[in-house]
Amino acid sequence: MTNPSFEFTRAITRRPAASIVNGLRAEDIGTPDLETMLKAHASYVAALKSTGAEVIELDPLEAYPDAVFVEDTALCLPQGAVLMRPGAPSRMGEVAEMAPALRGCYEDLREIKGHGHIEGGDILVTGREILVGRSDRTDAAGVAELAEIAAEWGHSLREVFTPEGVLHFKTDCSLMDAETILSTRRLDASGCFEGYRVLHVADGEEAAANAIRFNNLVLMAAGFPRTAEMLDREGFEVVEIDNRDCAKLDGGMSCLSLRF
Ligand code: CIR
Repeated sequence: MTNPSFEFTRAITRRPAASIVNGLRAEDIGTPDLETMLKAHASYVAALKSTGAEVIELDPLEAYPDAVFVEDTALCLPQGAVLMRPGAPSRMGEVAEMAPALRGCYEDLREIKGHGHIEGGDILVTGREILVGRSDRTDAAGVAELAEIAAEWGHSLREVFTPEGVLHFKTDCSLMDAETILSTRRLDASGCFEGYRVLHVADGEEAAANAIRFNNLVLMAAGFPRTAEMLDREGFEVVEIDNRDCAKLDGGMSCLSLRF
């Protein structure tokens, strides 16, 4: 049996544009370098493709510095896709730029069109349920609108909370398999993963929590050896990707693709 929460045939990515230097960041820890980011992005795409998946690679968008972080523009489910309504005003226009690609892949394409906001980075689909973390980017109205669409498609949705000071819910967690979630201790402490098997990233390696299980692989940011070893011991096939440039913009493995 396949599990659509981590077994995928397709992904959508978008190459970073030169305007990436103007991407949003909570704290300035340096400017990302386009050349090294393009190299890291290419190895990310190659890892996705190595699992046999088709990757739709969209062109850079100079007008939207954060457009490489495609995950925030939509939620992809087996029944259909939902265009998000980003809480970051500068990212709102990215959604219309993503719509044509999704229209080519889905018969049922919905959109969050009320006054609420929601970004894909706050949504974890586990197979049992959809967890949505309220954050500075995702509010109650956005969650409620998504919950209605999810219910129509037979999914239960649970509203949870992203820890203070953390950009997105999935900045701090990722799905490893049908039962297992990789999480920081601070997020797990909120109790939101009760009933799941939770693996904690090593202390001091919190930035390793934004990983993705994609078919047989776990893609994680390079430079977190204790978490990588732990995942390897647990039987996961780990591929490490240079995330140094994306990290300057609070981005990680999940943000760089839509997977379905
Ligand atoms: C932003 O602040 O929106 C971007 N610089 C980073 C977005 C990361 N996306 C994600 O975690 N899904």
